[in-house]
Amino acid sequence: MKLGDDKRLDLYRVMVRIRTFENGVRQLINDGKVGYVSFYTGGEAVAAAVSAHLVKEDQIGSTHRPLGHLIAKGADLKRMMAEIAGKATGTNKGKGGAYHIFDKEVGALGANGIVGGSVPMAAGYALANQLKDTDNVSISYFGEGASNQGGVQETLNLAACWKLPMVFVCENSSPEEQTMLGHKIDYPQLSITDISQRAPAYGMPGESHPGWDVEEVYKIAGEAIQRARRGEGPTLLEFKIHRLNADEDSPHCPIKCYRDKLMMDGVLSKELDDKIRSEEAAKVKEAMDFAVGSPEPELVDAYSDIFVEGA
Ligand SMILES: Cc1ncc(C[n+]2csc(CCOP(=O)(O)OP(=O)(O)O)c2C)c(N)n1
Repeated sequence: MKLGDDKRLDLYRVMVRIRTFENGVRQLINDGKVGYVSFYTGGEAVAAAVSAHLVKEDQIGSTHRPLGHLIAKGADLKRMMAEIAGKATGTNKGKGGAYHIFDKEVGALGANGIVGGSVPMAAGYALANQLKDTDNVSISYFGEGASNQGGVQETLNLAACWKLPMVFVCENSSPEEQTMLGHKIDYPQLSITDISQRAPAYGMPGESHPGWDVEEVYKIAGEAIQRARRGEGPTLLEFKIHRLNADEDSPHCPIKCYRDKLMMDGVLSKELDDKIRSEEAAKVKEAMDFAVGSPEPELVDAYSDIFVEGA
């Protein structure tokens, strides 16, 4: 499969957008305008490549590191930034914050501070798509830690039994975390190296791949998403990633890898790269100004938009 230049530049631009947005959040944290956020940095190739196969009506269930997933799914940057800053103009009126942010307009449903919590929910979206007889799919993102949760394993089982139109996308950052900890882990939480080794036990296809090569992720994710759209059931994909800092100096930085590749192929020039980056920086600056200038929610709003059993 050979990707056209426009598609390649789109993938690159989405990755740059995610990193630029997260760096904007970092700045607001430094300025004391935003509290704690779990960053997605290093996973950009996965979100960008997976979402490149999705339409607005498809859904994603996200993690405690949701910003990349939402941005790639097309969530509104201004309202996202306002949500992260806890403002009334946010996608969730400032009540979700970074850990429970969603944008239902684009099917970016359910970031979740509960590790593994969004996985059964994503199966619910898939079941709804199946019952409504649409060809929409849902994506369930989760980490290798979450993969050990009971609810995640039960969901994998049911999704395979019911041939749900969904793709499980495990972003495995464990090699990086072990390095960051700087010592041998005495009590590891996984006895296997590849999460996808579990797929045959559930009766679904599974594959593991590096997650920093956006074109490879695009190819693998595309096959799984098409299979789900055809009604042939779910797939368990694992992408190995490295959680990184803001800079693009790591050899595993997906943005750096792709920029070098696109430049070598003559698709990206220094001038075009500067143009893409300054356009994305302007959008992020606009989102930051919007968030900072927006009002806080009213105290009385704490009692609206909540589910009260029996009410
Ligand atoms: C149910 C639950 N248990 C524990 C936590 C605390 N916690 C937050 S992040 C995290 C690690 C999750 O690991 P993984 O799913 O691999 O995601 P990663 O942070 O590595 O991207 C834990 C245990 C939580 N938020 N929810």
